Amino acid sequence: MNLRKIVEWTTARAFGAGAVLSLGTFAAFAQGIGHADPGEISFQGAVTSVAEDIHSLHTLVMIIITLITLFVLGLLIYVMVRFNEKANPTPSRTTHHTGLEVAWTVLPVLILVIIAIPSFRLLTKQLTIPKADMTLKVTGKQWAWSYEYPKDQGEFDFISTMKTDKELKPGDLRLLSVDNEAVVPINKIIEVQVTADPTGVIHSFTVPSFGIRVDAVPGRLNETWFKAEREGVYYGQCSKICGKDHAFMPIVFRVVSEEAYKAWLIDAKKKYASVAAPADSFALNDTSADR
Ligand SMILES: [Cu+2]
Repeated sequence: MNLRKIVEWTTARAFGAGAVLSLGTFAAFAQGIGHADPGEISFQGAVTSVAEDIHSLHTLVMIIITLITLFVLGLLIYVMVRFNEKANPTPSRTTHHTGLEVAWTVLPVLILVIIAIPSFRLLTKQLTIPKADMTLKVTGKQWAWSYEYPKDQGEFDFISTMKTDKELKPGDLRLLSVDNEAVVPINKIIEVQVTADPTGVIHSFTVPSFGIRVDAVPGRLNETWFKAEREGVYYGQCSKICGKDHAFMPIVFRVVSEEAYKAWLIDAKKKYASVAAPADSFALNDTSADR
């Protein structure tokens, strides 16, 4: 445990996890980007504006919860001191106070409205897919993910499988690293179409640093999007308990510069050319003539 973690850990207990979780989304407690490290709390660092907005909303709600908790605690302490048997031997028989009752109904409504406004704004941002620079199709399988790059990117697909402990190389992450990573260019809007094998089960495609999470449902095409603003490797995991190897189907995105992406495309086209398309998955474009 390094100093930062010790400070983080102690502060978490001193001020209540809620307050620190909210502060934790800011730079002072910046978390590992792309994956979790042992001992960390709070979210993985954000590399998309959607993920940043998720963190901000979380911070707002945490601050509100903390204030309400402190307010109620204050009231309790006040009642215990001011109205205990010794301090207040003859209690008042008051049972109703119209002003107070209106206040404790209206105030919570206002608080919920304050939460609802940024919440709906964020939902709209997540669900409204901007004009995409490229589209990627992801299929949840038992138990791996397949990625299909469309015609304008060279038209190829591959299956991305978790590395076993024996296959891990230095720098790899156990239970997270895969044999074939999905590579995308930085600062481009990537539309992700997500589905699952028609004969398979429901998965959930999740990458915390991108702030995306969408169900992969057999026979249904869901959509999400991200625009990664920082190069790096970002990990995710299937987030819907889907069966036997649910815990062993990680998601890996490598975000690279435009030039590096172009170079990767040239290699990838060759590398994956011989790999047959996933037989039970429908293609992004009509590719029957080319195969
Ligand atoms: Cu799954």
